[in-house]
Amino acid sequence: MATAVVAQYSRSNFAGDVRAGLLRPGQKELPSKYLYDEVGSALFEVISVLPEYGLTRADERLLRRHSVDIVSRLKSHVLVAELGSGSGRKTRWILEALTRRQRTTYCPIEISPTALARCESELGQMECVSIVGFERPYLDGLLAAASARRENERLLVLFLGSTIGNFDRDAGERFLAEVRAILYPGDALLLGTDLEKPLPQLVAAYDDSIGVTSAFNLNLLARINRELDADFDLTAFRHEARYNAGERRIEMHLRSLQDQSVTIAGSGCTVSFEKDETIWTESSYKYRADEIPAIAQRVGYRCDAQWVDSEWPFAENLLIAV
Ligand code: AVJ
Repeated sequence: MATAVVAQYSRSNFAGDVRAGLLRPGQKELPSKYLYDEVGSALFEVISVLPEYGLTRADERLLRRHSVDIVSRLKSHVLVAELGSGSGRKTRWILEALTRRQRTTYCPIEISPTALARCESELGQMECVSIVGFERPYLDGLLAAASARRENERLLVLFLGSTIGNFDRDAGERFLAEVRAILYPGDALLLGTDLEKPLPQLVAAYDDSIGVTSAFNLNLLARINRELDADFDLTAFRHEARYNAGERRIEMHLRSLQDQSVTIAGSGCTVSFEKDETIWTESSYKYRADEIPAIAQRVGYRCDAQWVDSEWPFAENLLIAV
């Protein structure tokens, strides 16, 4: 079916964010969204098929097994919007279940044009599905998708893959509240959340044996070299994955192996690193299945149903706006 991409959105300030994150006093950090350039997105696709990283397979298994049950809980005609289109593979199950009863408009919302294009080529051939992509930040795109819906049409928002895990807990809850503010009562949010699991399994998922996650992390420095004319020596930093038990999150860091300084021409700065100092590049929060209904309730939803994978602790949560 026909596809369309709506509106180009202005780039975020990569140079400014890099400068601010590396010059801040104390722990240096870089926003994890910058991990996903074309190389980083391709590396994440590889991560998602690694034996150590069960998250994506668990998510897809749950959607494959339960999509009919999931969509049968939504009675009206449904417009589907997805925050972060990903590769589109998992979404196919939901769209297939829906097209058994209705023609379906699917609005992937994604700031990466390459990811959006990939999703459109993966799903664009489906019968009875029209794709309207929004190259925008999540909430802008969701607002645009919501305003495109017809009367008596409910919105089904997909937020899969435990992307919520990249937000700090407070910010994640605030984000769910902001999504809720765009919804009407009866609209739905399908939220995928990775769950706590034994420490060795958790750490291996973010420090795989063939080094793909290490490459994914180091690519952030390579990207800064490429796009901001910097001189990071990638052999002088090492990938590290730690579990912060107090915060219940995996942290990815890049550890400086020596005292060194790096010039980032595009950000107009030189940054010095002490040996063993780290740059914190990503957090991946883990949840307990029973805390999701409580969070949902605090921000204006009721948890209608929850499906938990038996092989890899991961939950699909169907939240209905009240
Ligand atoms: C795409 C955010 C769900 O946190 O597990 C995978 C990203 N980082 N390996 C995650 C990621 C390192 C992933 N999410």
